[in-house]
Amino acid sequence: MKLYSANMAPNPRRSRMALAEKGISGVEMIDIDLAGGENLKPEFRERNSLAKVPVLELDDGTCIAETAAIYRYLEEIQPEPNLMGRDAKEKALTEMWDRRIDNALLMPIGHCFQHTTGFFKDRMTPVAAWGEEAGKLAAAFLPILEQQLQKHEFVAGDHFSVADITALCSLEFGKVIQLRITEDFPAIQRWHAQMKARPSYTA
Ligand SMILES: N[C@@H](CCC(=O)N[C@@H](CS)C(=O)NCC(=O)O)C(=O)O
Repeated sequence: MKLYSANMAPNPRRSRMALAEKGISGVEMIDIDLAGGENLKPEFRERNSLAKVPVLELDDGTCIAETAAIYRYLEEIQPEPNLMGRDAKEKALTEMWDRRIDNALLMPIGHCFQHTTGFFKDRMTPVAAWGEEAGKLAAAFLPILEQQLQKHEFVAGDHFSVADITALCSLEFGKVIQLRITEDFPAIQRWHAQMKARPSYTA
């Protein structure tokens, strides 16, 4: 397998962490230069028509884009350690939190970054006012996550899951918009320290 990735970007990191948590080795890492627009070239669009990383390319040439789909594929080919829940309730709660974090934290952080800095102005029209609003939406999610982590050890409940990976990659990417895990969020700080201690943290 090959993973088309990009070092500083949060979504490819989600896939790299999932591979590390599963202990799946031997995946060839291909670094794509997003700032230079390598993902916009026809060769890359053949692998992902939406021109985004990550893309997991299987040995038969099948290309899987969308991090949630990559999580699903890895869970199916290697069920242990489990990252997506063991029964109907755990599976549903894991997906619920993963989607919430993707939509209500990671996406607004990305929009704030792109629209306030103009980082991708060669391929989109930045709207600063929307960027500022998106930054507020991302910040508004932190008290919700704090509440959840006050009640549970991990994001989706009492087991480590892909929702923890998504939350970690989102929050750490949040530095680009000055989103910080301050002392107002002690449960997130406790959880963050736990995440940093996992071997997958540096993936
Ligand atoms: N929904 C996709 C989002 C992928 C995405 O937005 N990737 C970003 C990097 S984190 C990207 O490739 N950006 C390049 C661009 O927009 O040109 C997923 O879950 O993987």
